Amino acid sequence: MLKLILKLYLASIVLLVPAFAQDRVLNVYNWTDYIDTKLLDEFTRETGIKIVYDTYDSNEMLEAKLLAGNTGYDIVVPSGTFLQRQIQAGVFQPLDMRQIPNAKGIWQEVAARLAVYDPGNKHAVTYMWYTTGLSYNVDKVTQRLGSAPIDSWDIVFKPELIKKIADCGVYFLDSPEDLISVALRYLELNPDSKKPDDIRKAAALIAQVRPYVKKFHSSEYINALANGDICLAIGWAGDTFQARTRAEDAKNGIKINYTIPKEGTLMTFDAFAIPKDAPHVSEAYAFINFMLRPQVAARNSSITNYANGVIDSKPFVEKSVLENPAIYPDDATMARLFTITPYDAATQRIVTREWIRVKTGK
Ligand code: N2P
Repeated sequence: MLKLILKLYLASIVLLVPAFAQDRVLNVYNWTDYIDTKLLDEFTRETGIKIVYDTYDSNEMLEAKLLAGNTGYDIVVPSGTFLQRQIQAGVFQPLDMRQIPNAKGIWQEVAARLAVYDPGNKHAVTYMWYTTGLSYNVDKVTQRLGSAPIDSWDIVFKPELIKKIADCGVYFLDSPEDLISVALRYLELNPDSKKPDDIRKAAALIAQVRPYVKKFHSSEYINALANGDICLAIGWAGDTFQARTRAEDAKNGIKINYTIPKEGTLMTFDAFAIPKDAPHVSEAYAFINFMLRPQVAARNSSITNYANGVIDSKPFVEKSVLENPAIYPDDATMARLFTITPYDAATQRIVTREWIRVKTGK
């Protein structure tokens, strides 16, 4: 009898252990088009941790979930200003850096910039950083505007210019923070202004050109540019170069370019963070550590066309990506970039209201 019990006991261990091992899961919530998806399987093969991967394309969407709590997510990727507010709201757990040994390869200048939002780099690790700019179909825009360089926000904020290209399709990011800060810069106001009057002036500038904007959306412009449905977007650099790759792969002859306007633009940092109520914390650490491995970080940059936060990854990044100053800015480009701080609650209410008015055209 005792032997039988022992046998059953041993059998149950044999059966249960692999079952447990297979049960290790990780719930990741990341931006759309923001990873080399092959890495998800490679991570699973290496660690036995299965990934449930969900995507979003706006900080507002992520924030609404985080503030409601119980998202079930183990990894999220907010942008700097949102990260800061969410840290203040107590949404994230402090990181135990001993569980992220690959953090030794972090790019210190980038980490220092992220520390503006996360003092002491206690809650987050930079994933990617990038700019907001003009994404366009070279031939269609040149046909309509002539061969003058496309190098200014004039093209989207001067009604007489955007009017000329409206027929081939214009999208703007559905991201008030990006649009309002660049509009403020264009108006030669402080791009980080929290003054209600300034915010209203920026919103009015965008509202003025609203009739020429087909859609406000923060991810559909990649395919729309790549297949020729639109010819201009206010978009993010990495997404734009992904559109270029898609058009090249489709061999459809569409040439896509990206410009950081001479007036300057917003630079943003997106970072990995672990929600306080994350159900799979050690798996989350394993994932962050994997993503910081230099070769892995490099593959993500080479595929997404975004600069990552790991300096040791640079030798492995595709040359055309590394040497593109719109992705890895040189000093001259860097000098034209600005960053912003989070909106306080009162300003956020104004921004939200103005943004709805801009989008609905009312
Ligand atoms: C990826 C967008 C990442 C930049 N498609 C916005 N955080």
